Amino acid sequence: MTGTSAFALAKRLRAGETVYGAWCMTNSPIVAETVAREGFAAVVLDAQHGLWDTASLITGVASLNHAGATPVVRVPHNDFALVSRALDFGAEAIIAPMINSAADAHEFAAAAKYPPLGERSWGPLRAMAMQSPRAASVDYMRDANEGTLTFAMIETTTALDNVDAIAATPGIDALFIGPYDLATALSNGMAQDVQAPQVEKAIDKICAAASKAGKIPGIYCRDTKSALAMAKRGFRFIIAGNDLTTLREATVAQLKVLKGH
Ligand code: 3PY
Ligand code: MG
Repeated sequence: MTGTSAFALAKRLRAGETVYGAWCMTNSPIVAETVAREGFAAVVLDAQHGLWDTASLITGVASLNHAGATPVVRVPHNDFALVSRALDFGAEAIIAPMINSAADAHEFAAAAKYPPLGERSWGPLRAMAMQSPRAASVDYMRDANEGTLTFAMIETTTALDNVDAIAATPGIDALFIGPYDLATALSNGMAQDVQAPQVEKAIDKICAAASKAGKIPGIYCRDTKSALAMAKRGFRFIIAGNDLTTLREATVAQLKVLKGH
């Protein structure tokens, strides 16, 4: 397969489908492309805790597009300039960490959406080449506002208090839970138990807030078992682990066989 169908992730999620995505921390377009070619519909390139820089993101986004997977970028905390840039590179969804208030959500949406929804600056020549090379500018702006997705991460106690206002912010398409930061915050740094009762309760609250506002609920999970369980609880954009963990676990299993213990 070559070339992503334009705005495929948004179309599927807006139609009510559940989509599983892969997550790459390694700054390698080839690793991301390899994962995509196995059949993930969307692959997240993590530029917050992952190792992606501008140059590798540009190539990584193009590699994913070529492999037929929707490119998604997680930007660093408060880096709203990279929101617009990553969309210009051809990303079709942005995950923004630590969105704690309606004001944060508004700033995120402003960077991601063209008027009238936001204030994204014009210049997506690379993105248009991948998504709609012959579109008129005004048509592309409208299509991109609908076809690119903003995922506001809910992963602090402040965000939890403000979740309804964040979900209601125009230009925010989805909420995305970071369960590890959430578990850290809810235990005041004492634990990272993503299955602790208060974390489970917060997860359901965030899922319900997204659904009530007509937004897409998304979540990061450490493995496939947890991802399938979250789908049953109503989440619709779900990650099941990351490239570094997968590589490490596969290597540990190999060595266990080779060394016989
Ligand atoms: C978290 O669990 O805090 C995340 O940000 C997932 O990557
Ligand atoms: Mg986090």
